[in-house]
Amino acid sequence: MSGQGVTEVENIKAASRHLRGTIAEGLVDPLTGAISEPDTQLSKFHGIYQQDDRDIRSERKRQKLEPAYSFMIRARIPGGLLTTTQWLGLDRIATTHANQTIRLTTRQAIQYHGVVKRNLKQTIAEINQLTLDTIAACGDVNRNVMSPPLPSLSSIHREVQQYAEALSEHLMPKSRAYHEIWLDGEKIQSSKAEIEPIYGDTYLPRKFKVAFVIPPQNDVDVFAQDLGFITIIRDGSIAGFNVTVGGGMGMSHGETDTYPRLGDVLGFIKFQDVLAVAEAIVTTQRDNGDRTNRKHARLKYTIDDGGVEWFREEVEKRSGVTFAAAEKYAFVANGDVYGWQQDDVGAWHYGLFVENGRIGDVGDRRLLSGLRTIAQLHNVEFRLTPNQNLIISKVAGADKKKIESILVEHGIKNSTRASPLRLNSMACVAFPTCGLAMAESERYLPSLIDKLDAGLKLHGLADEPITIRMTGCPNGCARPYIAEIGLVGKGPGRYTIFLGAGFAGERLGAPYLDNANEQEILAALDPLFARFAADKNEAEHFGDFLVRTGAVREVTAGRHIHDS
Ligand code: SRM
Ligand code: SF4
Repeated sequence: MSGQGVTEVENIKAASRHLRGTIAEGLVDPLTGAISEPDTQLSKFHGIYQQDDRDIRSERKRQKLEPAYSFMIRARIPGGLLTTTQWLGLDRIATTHANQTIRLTTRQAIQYHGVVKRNLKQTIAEINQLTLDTIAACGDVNRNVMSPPLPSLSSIHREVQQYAEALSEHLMPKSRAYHEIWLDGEKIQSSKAEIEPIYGDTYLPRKFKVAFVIPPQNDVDVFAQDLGFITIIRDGSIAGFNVTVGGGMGMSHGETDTYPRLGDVLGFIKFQDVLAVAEAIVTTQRDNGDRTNRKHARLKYTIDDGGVEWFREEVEKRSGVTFAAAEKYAFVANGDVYGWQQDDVGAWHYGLFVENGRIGDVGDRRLLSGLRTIAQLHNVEFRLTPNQNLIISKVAGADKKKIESILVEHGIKNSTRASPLRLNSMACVAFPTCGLAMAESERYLPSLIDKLDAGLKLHGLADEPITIRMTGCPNGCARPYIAEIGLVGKGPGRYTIFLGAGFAGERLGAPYLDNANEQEILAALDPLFARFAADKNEAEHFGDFLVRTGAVREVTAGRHIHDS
């Protein structure tokens, strides 16, 4: 679809010849560190975002210089599974072309920041040499498919990982633009000869996200996904999946027709129907999603507008698969598991806490070097988690102590020694790279947790696991609306507090206090901690307590989150 009424991005996609635009020409323009505006939209489909350093934006303007442009690159890593060779390659690229850090994301992928235009092509080529790529890591297509990294049920996990990889492959754009632009692939004569069988010429109205999950751990936050597959196990093997649709986090402050939403369970399907059902859901959204307003274009709005019944029927019609009644499942938590665990074939896995996903060498804490040493000396696997952490996987029993020593030598504390609040925290990137940030997030949350931990300790709650997530704007990249304490950036040093979400990501929080600064956040939470310490039931979580006692309103559907 192109033409009048649709958004400018739709017109850019339609004219792009399957995502080519003028990216290749822009890369060799020496007069600017930027690429053209239409190409910045198209480059997202190639996993690349143009950014500028916001810490020095005004100073550059004052000096009449163009902004300090650089690029963020996001790799696509289904299920977050990496070999040590791939890790060492990613580390080398971070050190040579980016800002010496690898940023683990909330979708089991990695990001580089600070890659300048003249190094972009080489960086992408080097990522591809590791048999990884960045295609469809961003853009109006299916993004990185998540799969639970926890090894506790490993045979099931291995199988689910295969589903995730197969679906990721199935939903990949088929355009050769990426290979032509970044890998000097042979140019096809006309993009007309090229067909996008699933997406069509204008791709999806908006981004699309998929995750597989294995109860009881909801580590992927399945209800935040456009499409989720809840694994149903019978007699020790995978019988099929409950399918969830219409989750999403993004909203805009003050615009009550935008809202975070949790996915609805459509019903149960057999494992052999995954690809057909996923494709039918994608094409239903392709044909019915709103292309006239990007703030109303996600699948969650298509479903709220048309109704779940309509949506299910449409998917059944397109896929030829009939949904059975959903099977029973239960989730206990939406965080990661830390420390050592052994799987069903005897291998060990170490869940390493990586505060806000940033891996670098800072002072005595040399995480990048520590992981490099482990990858050089041990034949292990690295699994990136959906909560910005990392699992050092497939460790032989005899090597456990050696891995621990390497971590200690590099100043990396035993993961289980951080406070439960910190272990259950996430913050999005925000300043200085994110162009949409309104407030600090990754650079601020650690110090706020110090203060909250001190308060929790005074109330005897130091060992209480409470989920806390911060974002620098309401887009929700760290899924704050399903954290028991959600802090959503509104302006410099100011956050909207959301409270009362479920510990397993099954209930949204409600807005509690708007535009709060640090003092106001601490003052708002302290009396609630006191009441929680005094009146909580055994094993009751903070979010459940706040809802049970009426301290916050229960949010039963995303569209009601702004009700007062
Ligand atoms: Fe996100 C945009 C970072 C997960 C919702 N997100 C952005 C951009 C690219 C800003 C931009 O458009 O210019 C951010 C880049 C910041 C930077 O400097 O690196 C950004 N999002 C991230 C990451 C890196 C956050 C993190 O700290 O880990 C996550 C990368 C995941 C990945 O590997 O693919 C990330 N973003 C999410 C999630 C969580 C998830 O997917 O489970 C969400 C909420 C779920 C959802 O999609 O609804 C999310 N990001 C958004 C939105 C709001 C979308 C909406 O429907 O309204 C935007 C803005 C947009 O799309 O217009 C956005
Ligand atoms: Fe940027 Fe907002 Fe996402 Fe944070 S939540 S990374 S500030 S878009």
